[in-house]
Amino acid sequence: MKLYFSPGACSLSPHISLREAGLSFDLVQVDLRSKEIKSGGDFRAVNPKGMVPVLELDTGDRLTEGPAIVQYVADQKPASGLAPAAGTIERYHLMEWLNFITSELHKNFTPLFRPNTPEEYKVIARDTLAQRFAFIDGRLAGKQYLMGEHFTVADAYAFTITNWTRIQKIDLAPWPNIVAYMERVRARPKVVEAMKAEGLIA
Ligand SMILES: N[C@@H](CCC(=O)N[C@@H](CS)C(=O)NCC(=O)O)C(=O)O
Repeated sequence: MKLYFSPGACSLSPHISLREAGLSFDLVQVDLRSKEIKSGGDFRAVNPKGMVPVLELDTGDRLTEGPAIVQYVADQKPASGLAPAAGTIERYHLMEWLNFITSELHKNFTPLFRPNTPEEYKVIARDTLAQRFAFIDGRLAGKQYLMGEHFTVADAYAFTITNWTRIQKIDLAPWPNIVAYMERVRARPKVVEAMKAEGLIA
């Protein structure tokens, strides 16, 4: 398999998931501004959306959309516990988290990274993010991970997006359960491996 990624982008979520699942894969770096593949080639030919992540399977089939990709990854190694079994109510709760992270966290961060977003809108986006973090903080009370005691692909995704608070200088101190959770996830050996491989940490 090949994972098309950009350092520190949302593709870190499937990257962590692939390592947590113990699957073998190659990393293909993409320049999101120029839409060039670092080793050569037009990324839009791989994904006409021009966005990472893309997971290219050994069959040549390509999967896009982070929440779909991480469920595919988890399902390749059911024993990893990265996702509850398909069809169970727990699996729907996992999808509930993935959808929340993608639509309520990820996409509220996006305008903060755009140079043409009006400053007044950035204030609104930050306020919305604060409300979402307050919700997550409440749900993490007394829990190790979003789904309970076990790390799942929802944690890989939540960690990846919440880590952007560092770039955006959003202080997580008002949400101590999230602060502890981020340290817990950051300390996982496969998370460290993924972050090193992307050049995010030494
Ligand atoms: N809906 C997509 C969104 C992916 C996405 O936002 N990717 C960003 C990086 S975090 C990207 O590639 N942006 C480049 C662009 O929008 O041109 C998903 O969930 O996978």
